[in-house]
Amino acid sequence: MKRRIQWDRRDRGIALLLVLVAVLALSLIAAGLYESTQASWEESTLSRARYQAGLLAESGLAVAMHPQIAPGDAALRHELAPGRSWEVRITSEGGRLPVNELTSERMRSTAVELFVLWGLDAAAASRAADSLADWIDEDSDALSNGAENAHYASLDYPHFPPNAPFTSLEQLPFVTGMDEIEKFQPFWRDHFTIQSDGLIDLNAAPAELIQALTGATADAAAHLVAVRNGDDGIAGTIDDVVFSDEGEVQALLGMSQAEWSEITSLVTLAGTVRRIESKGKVGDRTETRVILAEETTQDGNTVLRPLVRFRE
Ligand SMILES: [Ca+2]
Ligand SMILES: [Ca+2]
Repeated sequence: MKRRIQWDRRDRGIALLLVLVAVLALSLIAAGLYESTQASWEESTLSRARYQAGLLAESGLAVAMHPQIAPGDAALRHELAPGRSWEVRITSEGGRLPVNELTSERMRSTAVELFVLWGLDAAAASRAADSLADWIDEDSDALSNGAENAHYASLDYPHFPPNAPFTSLEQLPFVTGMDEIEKFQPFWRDHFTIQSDGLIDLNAAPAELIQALTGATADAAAHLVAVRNGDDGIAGTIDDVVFSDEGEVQALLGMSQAEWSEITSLVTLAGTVRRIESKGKVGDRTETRVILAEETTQDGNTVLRPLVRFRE
């Protein structure tokens, strides 16, 4: 009898243990389920925000593609609802170094000066600029610091260089000397273009490119950019000064007539390719869409023709 009671207690003890184990297992499963649904809920909230931010960015692009919309136009900043907005910046693609024009000696020396301003030594700067030019020029004779097929073939790249213009900035890293540029200017993609009209737009170029091209002092180039940016000091806003008189730019840069005539065929004050960058925002999620569009005239009207579009 006594033994029977002991068995009962033991059974009860085991049953209690089983219940505890079952409860623990269920709580673990519940916690796991909660965690996984929470993660996918957060994930779908995130992707929804991203999708909506993308739509807002597209709306901004649609507004900016109207040819009558000028940089800084009020329509380029729009808050649809609190925390939901788009903001578009229109600049000239001519503010970037046209890398397919480096076959011109002056454009090449501009590149060298620019690379030196980025911190490369003169030899490395010249190697990069000459090799970029050799990559696109039609001949197979290397410039003094350049690289043609003989060089690339010795590195087991017998098909380089193509001796044709770049069709993508992503081809540039294959060029000899670009590793040095990458080291000193990891954002070089923001400074080069293959889509502009080939001229440097002095209404859009940053101070260092103006300095590299014109030989003006750093102060003079910075002053020109400050005048251009207007009172708010920000490029691409409504108070920007857009120069239309080359003489005014020449005077601000402190250049003689002889110095100006050396660069006049390389510059413009009205680049024909617009860079339209639209940022859509939902909360702290931002999506960016970019269109490069060429301004042309059809029946007396300005028309924007998209050249390329991408996400950033
Ligand atoms: Ca070549
Ligand atoms: Ca060559």
